[in-house]
Amino acid sequence: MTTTAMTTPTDPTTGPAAYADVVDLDRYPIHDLDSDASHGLVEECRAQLVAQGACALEGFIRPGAVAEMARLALSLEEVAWSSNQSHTVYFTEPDASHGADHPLARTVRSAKHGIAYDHIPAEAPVRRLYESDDLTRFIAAVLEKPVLHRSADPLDAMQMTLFHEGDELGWHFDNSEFSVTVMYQPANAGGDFLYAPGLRSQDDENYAGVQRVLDGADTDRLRVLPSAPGTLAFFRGRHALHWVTPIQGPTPRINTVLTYGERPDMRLSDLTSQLFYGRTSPRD
Ligand SMILES: O=C(O)CCC(=O)C(=O)O
Ligand SMILES: [Fe+2]
Repeated sequence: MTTTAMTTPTDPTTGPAAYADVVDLDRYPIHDLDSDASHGLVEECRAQLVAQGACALEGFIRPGAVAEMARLALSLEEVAWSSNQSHTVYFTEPDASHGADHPLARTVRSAKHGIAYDHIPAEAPVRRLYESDDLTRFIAAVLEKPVLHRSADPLDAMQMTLFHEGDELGWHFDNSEFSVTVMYQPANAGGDFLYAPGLRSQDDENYAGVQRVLDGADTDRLRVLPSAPGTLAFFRGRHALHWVTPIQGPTPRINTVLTYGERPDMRLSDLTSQLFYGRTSPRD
């Protein structure tokens, strides 16, 4: 009688065997967080986050995995949910009581095509990585959280987004403290992730500063997040105003947002789920 190995690449509890083909572990040893190399990496990321409000790890995802994810996103295009909405930078209803130029009154536009988690096959490279506890622990270490959990949302935990010509994400602050993104394919032109780090704080909305950025009058404080294919980026979006500029040309921008929380039961509200995925529960 022969036995077969019980460890499969889709087992979420397995170690590096589940994602060694996905991450460049020589450069980014997330499988061995106690090593000196890993400590150095975590320190470097923390320093970049403090200095720039973001940390971009170029070449984190191996080229083969990047290409497979881009191919997968294009093949799932028909199940993507297209959203196109206008909103304030705070995702609130516009309120002109402080004047038409006030950030609370102004609206921007966001248009994108989202492929929900339940459409992404279990064996997809970056899904295998997302479901590994090693990546979750690495993200927690960089963000100095004692523990982080993957989102419990069946649609939003990990999604893929396509941005076609003319699509953009208008200036906004995120509701979540931080986000983690993976770039598969930048656009030919446009689709830049521009941000103004630390523009507001917990104690100060800095409406005047937000208004200057919206007016295009504060270009000196803007930064561009590196977006080479395969880059994994950390971003503190609650206090940094950011904008994915309109895509120009026929090549879609394709990326993923990996979602984490400090609580194990994090889910989208029904309203947000309906907006971004056109439904509130997983498909049958
Ligand atoms: O697509 C990106 O690079 C960033 C996405 C973003 O800002 C968001 O989902 O809130
Ligand atoms: Fe955002």
